[in-house]
Amino acid sequence: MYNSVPASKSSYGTLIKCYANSTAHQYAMKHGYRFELLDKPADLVYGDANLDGKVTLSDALTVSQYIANEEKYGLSEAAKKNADCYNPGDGITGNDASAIQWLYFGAIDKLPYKK
Ligand SMILES: [Ca+2]
Ligand SMILES: [Ca+2]
Repeated sequence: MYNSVPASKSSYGTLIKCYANSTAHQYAMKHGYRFELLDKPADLVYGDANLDGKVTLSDALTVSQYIANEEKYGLSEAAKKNADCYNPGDGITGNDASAIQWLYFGAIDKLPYKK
């Protein structure tokens, strides 16, 4: 019966948002919390630092801001992967912001740019 569910585990209780089969997902099922499955992490789109699906100058700005003030302009893990589009794996630097601009202005025709 619905009414017999304790208040703490009712439909108004904690809602855990998690990825399928993640630790949080298993925790929610084990302890009876409500949970909502998130979509899979966004696919890697080199240069798309703000995760809007397009590579534009906004992304170069997003990367520049992140470099200037990582605490204020933090990026999600997916965004960081996208942002590291110049020599992927070497971290996010001014070169990554530049590579986005190069692509936008047509100096290069695709990302990632490897040197
Ligand atoms: Ca973008
Ligand atoms: Ca890089």
